[in-house]
Amino acid sequence: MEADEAHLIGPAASAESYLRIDTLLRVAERAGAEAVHPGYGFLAERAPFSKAVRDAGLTFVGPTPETIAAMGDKTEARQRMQAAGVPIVPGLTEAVEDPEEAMVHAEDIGYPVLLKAAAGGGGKGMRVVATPEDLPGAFEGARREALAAFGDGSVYLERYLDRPRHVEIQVLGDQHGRVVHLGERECSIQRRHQKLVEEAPSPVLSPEEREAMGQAAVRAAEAVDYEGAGTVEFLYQDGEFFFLEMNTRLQVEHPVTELVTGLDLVAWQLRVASGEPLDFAQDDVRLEGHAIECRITSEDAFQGFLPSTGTVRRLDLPSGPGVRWDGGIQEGFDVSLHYDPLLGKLITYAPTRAEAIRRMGRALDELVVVGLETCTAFHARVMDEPDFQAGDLTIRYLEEHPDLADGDADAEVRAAAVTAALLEEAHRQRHQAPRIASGGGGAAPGTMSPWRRSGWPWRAS
Ligand code: MV4
Repeated sequence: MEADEAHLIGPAASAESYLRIDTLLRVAERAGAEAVHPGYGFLAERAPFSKAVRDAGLTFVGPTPETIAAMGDKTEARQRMQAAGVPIVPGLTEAVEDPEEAMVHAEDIGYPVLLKAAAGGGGKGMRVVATPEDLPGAFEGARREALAAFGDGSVYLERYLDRPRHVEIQVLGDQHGRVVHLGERECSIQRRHQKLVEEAPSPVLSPEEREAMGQAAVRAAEAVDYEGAGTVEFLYQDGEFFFLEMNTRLQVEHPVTELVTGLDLVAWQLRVASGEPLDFAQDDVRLEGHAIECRITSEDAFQGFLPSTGTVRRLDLPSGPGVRWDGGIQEGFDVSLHYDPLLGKLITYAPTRAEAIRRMGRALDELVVVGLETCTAFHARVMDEPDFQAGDLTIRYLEEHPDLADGDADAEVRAAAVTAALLEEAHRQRHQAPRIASGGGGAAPGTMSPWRRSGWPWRAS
């Protein structure tokens, strides 16, 4: 909403618009753009896009295509990290060709092992293998899923960490060889690889661990000549940390780092992209206070995170000291199934973690979105939950606190059925009858969850 200009890039379906490199470059040309900022979805981590922008004579606000490609291949990334002295999860740095070879390596690594797709992250193609008997079947399954998801069935294996925390380090590199780290973010609270709550600093790291993880992240970034803002992801378990992967883009959760460092990361992305050197060194970076982010999505967390669509009829945003809303919706906005369900991020900042949690609880209570379901009330439950308040977190937090999402098996099945129906309805509307003009009386048919909780529409109970 802050843009000076808006340019049509095509139909709502992202495959026909946001993912069309030729269209995007044509619009950039027509708009007289000097640079392209890829954001954090769609083509942000696609080397061909970064290359196409550079070949068109424009500045890509992010790393070079070579850097993106190096970190996109998970086995190559592991090789480079190992060479750079960055701890990796014990396991292979090459793909395995067949189940027999995998069996031999699994014996060396020790069960349980994890099979992973070499060509991509995000959990696709992952298989936990507890015994040798399970390996052949899991290997074929992982290979098939990796091929379907990434067009490349290469898989490798490493030791499986059963209760890790997900801690990531923000790095910033300029075009003159300087890389600094800006502290860590704890991202353990997630559902199906979608982060829900992030915070900085992590409640678990000691100053020594922060220093060691930060230096490892800087070595990782230097190993791929990193330019711009990037994130080095680690798994942390039993006082050890291991490189997981590197995100060659700005992340949704960057505001928590901005708040504890006092730095404007997007401004630094643009300054670095224009060739400006960093005007501070590692010793100048100071972490102060605590920041927490809750991702507010158009999902009914109490119905298996059922996607919800509709028109934002009312939007009351919280405010006050240490409260920041980083969002993309306004009243009258139509929320559809075309895009990611993220409506905005609510971030709170305070001198201590306990105060930041209290502030978040109050801000969540002040946030009102009328017209569709959101996961706001779920986040309020997390802020009140004792293990969260104690900082006792792992990536299994949600499965170990099922009461927070009130989810049950039936709800998951219902959620899948309704999602299919909504997608079908969206497809029909797009390809047949003209769009029903939004606004006016109640929500358009098919946009209200039939399992809506009582108490709607004034606020989700
Ligand atoms: C792991 C792991 C446990 N052990 N690797 C998930 C997708 C990709 N980012 C890597 N992931 C994991 N790799 C080993 N050796 C557990 C996960 C994992 C995970 C990691 C971070 C955040 C959320 C996660 C959710 C499920 C599994």
